[in-house]
Amino acid sequence: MKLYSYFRSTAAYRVRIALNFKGLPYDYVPVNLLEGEQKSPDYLARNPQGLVPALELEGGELLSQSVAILEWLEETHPSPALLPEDPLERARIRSLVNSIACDIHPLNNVSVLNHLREQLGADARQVHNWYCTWVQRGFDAIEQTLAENGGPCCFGDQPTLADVCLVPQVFNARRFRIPMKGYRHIRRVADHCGSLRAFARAHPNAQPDA
Ligand SMILES: N[C@@H](CCC(=O)N[C@@H](CS)C(=O)NCC(=O)O)C(=O)O
Repeated sequence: MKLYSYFRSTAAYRVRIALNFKGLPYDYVPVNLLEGEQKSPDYLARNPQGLVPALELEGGELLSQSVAILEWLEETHPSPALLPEDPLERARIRSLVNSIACDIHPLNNVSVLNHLREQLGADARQVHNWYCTWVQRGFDAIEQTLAENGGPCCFGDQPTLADVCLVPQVFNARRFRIPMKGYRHIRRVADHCGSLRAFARAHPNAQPDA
């Protein structure tokens, strides 16, 4: 398989973690978002959404959208599992996944922040406040969920898709200097999971385009 990725993309980071966790080898194809390679005719011909990640399967089929890719990986390579058997637990995990992938990440994407600057005239402080607002709203709720669960990972002892999404989002929050002091449980889980081999190998600094 080939993974179209950018080292600092949190959505691509999710997929790198899952591929590593499941022991699936892949070729890393860097797409330089700062140079706009995601909007090049070549890349758009592959992935009309113009975003990373995209996963090219061995037969040439291309999958886009990180959560769809994570679900595909889980369905086709169920062991080691990133979702438990119990439907209720699965729903709780997917709820946390969606709170990151649908409610936090899209509001802070590069193209959204550029739109605020370029079309709406926001200055650096306003853009930073925007970023903090949506991360903090999401993290406040996640913090409460993790406090109730109490394990080393988001839900118990083993990493799940929730951890796969949380660790990259925490990396991004730290990069943008979001105050993390009030998020004791999020820090605990992100630091524990981040130190696991599959997660550490997926870290942005460990990528060839870093
Ligand atoms: N919902 C998509 C989001 C993908 C996404 O926003 N990727 C960002 C990097 S994290 C990107 O490619 N941005 C380039 C751009 O906005 O032009 C997913 O989960 O795959």
